[in-house]
Amino acid sequence: MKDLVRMRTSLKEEIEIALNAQVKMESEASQKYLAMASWLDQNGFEHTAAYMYKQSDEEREHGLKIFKYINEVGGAAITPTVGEVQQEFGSMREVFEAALQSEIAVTNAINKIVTKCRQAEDYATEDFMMWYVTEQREEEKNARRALELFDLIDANSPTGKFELDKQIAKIGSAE
Ligand code: OFO
Repeated sequence: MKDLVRMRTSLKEEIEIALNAQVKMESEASQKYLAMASWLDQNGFEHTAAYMYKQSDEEREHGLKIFKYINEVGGAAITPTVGEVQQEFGSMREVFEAALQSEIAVTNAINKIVTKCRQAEDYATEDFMMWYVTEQREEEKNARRALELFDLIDANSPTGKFELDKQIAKIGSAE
């Protein structure tokens, strides 16, 4: 049973549920990137491994930010449980394809929350979620750029993989 302070909130239950689901999704993204970082590390791609470790940390931050917001506005943030994530990949390209797929799924989920906020007239949460809309645009762009590099640099050439490792890791650093 929620105490009275938690019951007196403008946060609607359906928004609270959607936000907690998003915390879980960000957590899953963090774990997925951690597994990708490990695979890259084990296969000698030290630069992209560092890039993915950083991505993993960022996703944890994204989840935490929503987690704290839920409590701040009178809801109850739920510590997410994350299931198994993919640990094995056939190639570096496969890693980055999975990363783009994950970002697109997150963007779709964020957009759905914004739509829900509008329908529920929860403009505070909509405003809060706009940071994620912008962030996703950036992250999708970066994930797509990584895949473009596979078309520009031949991974099967003698130095291709080495070059890809260095170039992908630079994505986003010029911004
Ligand atoms: Fe959480 O920023 Fe992408 O997924």
